[in-house]
Amino acid sequence: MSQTPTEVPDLSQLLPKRALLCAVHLPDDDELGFRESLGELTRLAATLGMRVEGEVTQKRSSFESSAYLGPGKLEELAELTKQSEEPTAILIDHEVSPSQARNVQKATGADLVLDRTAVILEIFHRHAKSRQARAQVEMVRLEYMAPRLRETQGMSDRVRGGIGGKGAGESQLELDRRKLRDRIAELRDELVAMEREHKTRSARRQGLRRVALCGYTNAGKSTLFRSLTGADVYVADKLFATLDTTVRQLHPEPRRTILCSDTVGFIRNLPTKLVASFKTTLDEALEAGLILHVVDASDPAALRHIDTTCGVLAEIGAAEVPQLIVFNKTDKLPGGQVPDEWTQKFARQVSISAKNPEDVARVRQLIIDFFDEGLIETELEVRYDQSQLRAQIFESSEVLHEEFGEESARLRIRADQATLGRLAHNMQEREGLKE
Ligand SMILES: Nc1nc2c(ncn2[C@@H]2O[C@H](COP(=O)(O)OP(=O)(O)OP(=O)(O)O)[C@@H](O)[C@H]2O)c(=O)[nH]1
Ligand SMILES: [Mg+2]
Repeated sequence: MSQTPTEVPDLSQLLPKRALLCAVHLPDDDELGFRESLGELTRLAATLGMRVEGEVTQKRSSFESSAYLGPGKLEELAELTKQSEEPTAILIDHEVSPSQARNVQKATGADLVLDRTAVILEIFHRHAKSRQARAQVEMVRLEYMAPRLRETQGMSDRVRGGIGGKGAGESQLELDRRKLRDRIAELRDELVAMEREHKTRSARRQGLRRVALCGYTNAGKSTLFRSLTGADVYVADKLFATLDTTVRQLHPEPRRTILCSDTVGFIRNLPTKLVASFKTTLDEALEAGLILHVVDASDPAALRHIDTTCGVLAEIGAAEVPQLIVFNKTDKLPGGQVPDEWTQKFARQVSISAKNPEDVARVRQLIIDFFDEGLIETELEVRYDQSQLRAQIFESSEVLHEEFGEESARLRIRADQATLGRLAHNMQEREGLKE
């Protein structure tokens, strides 16, 4: 793979271990939501190997001012920063402008200031494995970095021991910006090509019954995916452990193949550009007949997580795909019971522990039942030279009976309306070709 021509600083080399949080509490954020978001930022920091040693918060009507926090609060943050000799990063629980971040850095003397978006991007950058995920993340990172180039250069100069005093000159900066733009354009082309590949692959899977596992990060999607398919995907108590979509058959196989996919998790305030860039990966959800919406029921914020996930699914155009809400991790709940107020909200829901094989078997049955609902029985006449059609029928429907004639076979099949429609279409198309 081609190397990035532009020097985007590799934060893994620069990231201080000590972190302080700061957050403006806006009027329309309720107390609980505000605390949950800070708790999440702490977990995001831990995923990057940082430990949070303090926080400064402030109630404000907005954070559109030049320094994010007021002078008194900045002073407080500076005090906390200086309490240790250790290099310290300040993490801001909003996406802020480059100058706001710079002002916080100036006022506190912190070694690094990152906003929520930068933290999430850094995690995505570290966890991306496939060519596609890497390209998607790199593009968003570069776009995020472009207006901040001056600042980050200043920072890495300082970290390298202050070579060059004021940092690179304007022309160097211009040059770097141009290189960034070129690289972004190159990545965009690569992604378009990959999307084409993806389309071909998914066209081949048309007619197959597909279920996608979606949900908040750390809900247990990959754990459930492993148990449903026997695939060896990565499971970890980290945020955004999965960035790549993996597709496998249900295992053991039901009578008719069902494909299952594991997808990237969501989080509140996920940078919109990041969601957009993962759209191709998330097409799995879009093209699925059923979404298993996995929820960590042991998290008090579970209902909010459901809202966030539904919001992102709507953003990518998957709001209409039927969902089965899977309340997971019931083994961690007192009494193993999900509150009735939660379960009553959803027509199609189930409570499980992904670590309990009996529960997984129940989910498997629900998936099969879902696809078997509304199945129609019909007969088709398939000539012996129509081998492709024949293969498609066997892949997408349940063949109940087969009678062999002279030139063709008569198949009695059971399939859903959509599959029958597609089969009829293909039969006509082939007839048309013959004439
Ligand atoms: N106690 C308990 N832990 C679970 C259960 N399901 C998953 N976990 C744990 O929760 C953590 C996250 O699980 P994953 O399967 O990686 O979660 P994910 O939804 O794929 O997360 P991302 O890929 O980061 O979005 C891991 O430590 C799992 O072992 C469960 O039913 N009970
Ligand atoms: Mg996962």
